[in-house]
Amino acid sequence: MKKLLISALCAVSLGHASNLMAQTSWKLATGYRAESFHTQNITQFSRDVEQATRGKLVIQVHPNNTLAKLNDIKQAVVDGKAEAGETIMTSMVKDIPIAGADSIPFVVGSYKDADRLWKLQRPGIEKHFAQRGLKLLYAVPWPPQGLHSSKPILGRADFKGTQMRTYNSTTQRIAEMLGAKPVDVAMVDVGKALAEGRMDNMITSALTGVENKVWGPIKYYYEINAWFPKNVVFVSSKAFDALTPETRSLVLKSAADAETRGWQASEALASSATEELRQNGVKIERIPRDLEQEIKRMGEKFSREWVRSVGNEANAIFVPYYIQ
Ligand code: PCA
Repeated sequence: MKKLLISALCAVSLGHASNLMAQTSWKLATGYRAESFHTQNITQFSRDVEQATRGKLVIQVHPNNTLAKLNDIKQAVVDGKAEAGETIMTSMVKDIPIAGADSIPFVVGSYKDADRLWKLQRPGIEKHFAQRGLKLLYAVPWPPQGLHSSKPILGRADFKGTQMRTYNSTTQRIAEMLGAKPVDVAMVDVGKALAEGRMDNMITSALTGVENKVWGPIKYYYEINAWFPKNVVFVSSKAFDALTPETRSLVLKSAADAETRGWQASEALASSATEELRQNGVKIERIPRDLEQEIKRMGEKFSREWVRSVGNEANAIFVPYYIQ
């Protein structure tokens, strides 16, 4: 009993001390739900930071587009509406074209490749971030992107005129190339759009299918392993530079841990989510070989267009990627 009392008192006084020392508080905006694995990883990161800095830095996570919409989060941090944020890298391609390197179809086929690509992409992202007053903290991929569909997909004609849900310029371009009609739907609205009959198919992870409980309207999932898009977490340089050097290095250490933890979680979820789709009645199938070849050729076309439009910075990533 005495022991219990002492530890309770310690907890109270520690809590009190950390409150007194809570000198800095950051708002972190994200466009994904609190339950999403990326957001859970951020929440763990924020707990780690609070613990490591003994309450000197507190990061409040604002999920679900509440502080800023997914596509506006980078600008919101640049403008000081939030000190930190998370978004999908492809949401930044208009401003930072190399942020789209991880959404080129059929370049990356495994987590190992995704990691190699990230190592080559990272210095350029850091440079562009620095020019805009941002500091990169870490990036974590979504599980590989597959094709979800309400109807079986046996050939190109099965896409014709269908409403294909898109979430960025890559998915939009692919929908166009396939002859489908692109429909932009935020990840958090997928369930609603399906229920309202606004979409017939989409290319995204099995996990996003699970998080939106797409079974029912979605009957087929094809593991085409098309790309591994990443979410990136960053902070304004102004907010970061205002920290003491010790706190800065504790933040970077927690960010590195979050990156490792996030990659492991993503890989584990890649297979468990496909299994969960199957258990809920979604048929997990392969697309016919001919169609696979055709989609891959489309991917090559997309990648040529991309390298041509981005230029040298794209070569700086892909030349070493292909010769390593
Ligand atoms: N889920 C997000 C992006 C990639 C993914 O797997 C989405 O569908 O919007």
